[in-house]
Amino acid sequence: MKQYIDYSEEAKAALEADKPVVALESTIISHGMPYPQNLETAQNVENIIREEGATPATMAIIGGRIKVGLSPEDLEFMANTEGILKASRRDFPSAVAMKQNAATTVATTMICARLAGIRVFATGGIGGVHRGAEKTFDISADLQELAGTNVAVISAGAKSILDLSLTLEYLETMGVPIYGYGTDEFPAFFTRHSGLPVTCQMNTPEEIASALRVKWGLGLSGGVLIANPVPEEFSMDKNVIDEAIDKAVKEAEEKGIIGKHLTPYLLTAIKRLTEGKSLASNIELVYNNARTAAKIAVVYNSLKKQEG
Ligand code: PSU
Ligand code: MN
Repeated sequence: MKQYIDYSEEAKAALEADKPVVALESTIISHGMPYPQNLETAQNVENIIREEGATPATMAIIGGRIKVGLSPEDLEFMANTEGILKASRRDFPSAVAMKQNAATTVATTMICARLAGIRVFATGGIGGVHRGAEKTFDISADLQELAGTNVAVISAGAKSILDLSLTLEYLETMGVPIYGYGTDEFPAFFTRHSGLPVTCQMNTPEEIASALRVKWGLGLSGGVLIANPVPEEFSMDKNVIDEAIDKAVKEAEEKGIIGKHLTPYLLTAIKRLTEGKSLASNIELVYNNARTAAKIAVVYNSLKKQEG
């Protein structure tokens, strides 16, 4: 497996010294935000993780090489190149074999993290069960990856482009714990509230890190979803965002957009319909997730060393 992977110098040094590392995805860079905000956000996210005493490892596939950690040039490439694929689990082997350039989703970033021995991953929002999935069967591979791969994903919940209730049912069936960071409610990405409960509220990085140690220590394989609500001052007006999401979903339906193109289409439409307001909120919640993820990674790392 080592033959397929390239490490950034920074990630390699941290992993060899057994220091805390936080994985980051690249679909959010290549397909989730416009240039140049995507590049600036990706750079800031990495710096926030460094400030908190952890090392960032942004994942991608470039020329068929699995990248664990990106150089500044790689980051620029992922942010500002046309035609970069979006690779979820099913796309991963062909992207490597066919020497493609591909951004990693939550599912494939979890796979990269597992290959590199990284346990903590920060993102914006996860994929899930789409509205109308009872007809379309559109359920993100992110959920199945959470079911099986030992990585903790810190997100601001999920956007209500999804059916949040069905998404949580799926995760419950698959045995994926959802820890609300300072909340007992699953956050809805742009807003702090969905009315739906998390598995357990946890208020400190120590509580979360110790639950991760227990889960994996007991051999309960699979991921954990850490739901970190957008900070109050950056959350959006519920009516404004709900209206934009409803319109975006309707547009996508009318245009017949399906499959892997649906999520990126909806994200772009929401940005347009909120005149960029959603982007500002999106960027801030990603920073907030990076900070929390780095704190959890630091505590997890020290618990691991104490427990041996
Ligand atoms: N949801 C967001 N922002 C994102 C994504 C989802 O709010 O950037 C991206 C993530 O990379 C996620 C992927 O893993 O979309 C899910 O795509 P799909 O629904 O096709 O599995
Ligand atoms: Mn899908």
